[in-house]
Amino acid sequence: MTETLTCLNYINGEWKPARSPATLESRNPANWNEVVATLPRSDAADVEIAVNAAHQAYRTWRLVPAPARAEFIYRIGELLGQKKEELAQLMSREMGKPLTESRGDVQEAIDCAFYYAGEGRRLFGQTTTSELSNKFAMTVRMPIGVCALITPWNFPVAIPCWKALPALVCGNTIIFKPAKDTSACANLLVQIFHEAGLPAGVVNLIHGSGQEVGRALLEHPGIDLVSFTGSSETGAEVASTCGRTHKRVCLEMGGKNAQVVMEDADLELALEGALWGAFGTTGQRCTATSRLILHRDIKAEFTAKLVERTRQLRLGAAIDPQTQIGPLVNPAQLKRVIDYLEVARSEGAKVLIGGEVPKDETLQHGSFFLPTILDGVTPQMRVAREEIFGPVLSLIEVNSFQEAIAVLNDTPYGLSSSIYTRDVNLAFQAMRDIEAGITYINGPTIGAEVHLPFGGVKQTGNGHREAGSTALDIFTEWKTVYVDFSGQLQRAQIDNRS
Ligand code: UN1
Repeated sequence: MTETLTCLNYINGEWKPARSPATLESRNPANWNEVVATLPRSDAADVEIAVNAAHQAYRTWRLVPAPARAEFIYRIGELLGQKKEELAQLMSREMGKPLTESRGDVQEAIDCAFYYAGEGRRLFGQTTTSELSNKFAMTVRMPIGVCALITPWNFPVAIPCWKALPALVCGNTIIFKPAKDTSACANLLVQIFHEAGLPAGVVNLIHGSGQEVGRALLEHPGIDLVSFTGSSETGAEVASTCGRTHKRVCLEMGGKNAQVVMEDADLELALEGALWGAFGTTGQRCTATSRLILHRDIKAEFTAKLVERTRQLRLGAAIDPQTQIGPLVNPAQLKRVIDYLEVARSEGAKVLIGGEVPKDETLQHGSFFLPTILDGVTPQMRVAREEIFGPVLSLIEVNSFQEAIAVLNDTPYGLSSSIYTRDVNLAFQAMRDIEAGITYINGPTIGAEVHLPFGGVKQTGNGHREAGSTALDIFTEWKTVYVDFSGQLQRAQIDNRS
């Protein structure tokens, strides 16, 4: 499978090239010579057309009853199921993660579809009493309008779906701007939306760079809401532009997630968790474990086992069924990891294993980096504080539970967290005291399920939670409705007081 695919924009129900003939490329991260897809390098002129289409469509889509909107979402779920393997194969080729993980990514989107399709018959509001006689009060969820969804390459199908599907069932229309590294996956996903029969203009896809398309979306007055997943640096820019242009904004940004292993933990279990958390998806998850906080009583034994197991991990192209660790997504990401290794060494961290690109002949054409463990890391070092987004795990030794929690919390981020202990009292204290949006007890930092809120505290987010019923709070606004059936003017706070 080496043919080069041609991606097009999808605007108002039609596949179209961009106004400019310029193109960009997405490449296979395991073989950088293989162009997976070419994509239009769209600009503000294309965004303009898409925003108009989305606005037009919004006028009628918002009035379609939510259970009828949900029928489309069910169909999307069914089509995703039918095309799961095709999507997974393409994802592994374009983004580089092993096939089992790509299948998981698509499954997350399927789960999401059936969950939000069910919301079509809920979208619950409240009814309540009024302080006045013969008066009724209730709240209803109202769609917001045209939503721009700016998504990353690490979950090319799951993340767009967990934004798009709640947005659609709530009655919004969308403009989807995927990461350019996973443009072909985005095209196939939108093909599915098209086959599901959504009315023209409800879903629009614009390919291109963040600088051109992303920026144009943020600046466009016709965009009502921006939902963004990506780095904290870009997220800060998104937030400030949306502040200036008065858009709703939901941000899902960086993480520096830690797993704590206490001295009473099931060490085998904690070991499996650390390996999956740190090196699954080559460390390219917002939820990846990048710090391992080890109690000093088990540190030596645990570290020895961890290094041994890391040595056995098989690096390779995603398409090889033996592969456990794929490449990084692109050479820029590889360079970032290499640069962080420089930083680690200069700060005095010790490389226990990895720390370089592999020497194998077969891995020379891709962005591969060996799974890496750094020892002697202190909480002040940059490698302990900054998001690396690669297969690099920093070990930090602590003397007590209190110190473990303090070190875990000593970060500007707060997405996911984990603690391995058999002590129920410590587990409950951890649940209370860890500053993070997600805490796992005796499980790794990755593994979020679609029906629960997903997001983080501090610089990871801006107070929203994606997934679960909390995503509805992103994509709707509350309207409070009072119905006075008394037939007379009743003044609240006045007429019912003497
Ligand atoms: C992400 O990395 O942005 O819990 C999403 C997990 C996945 C989702 C990760 N279910 O790792």
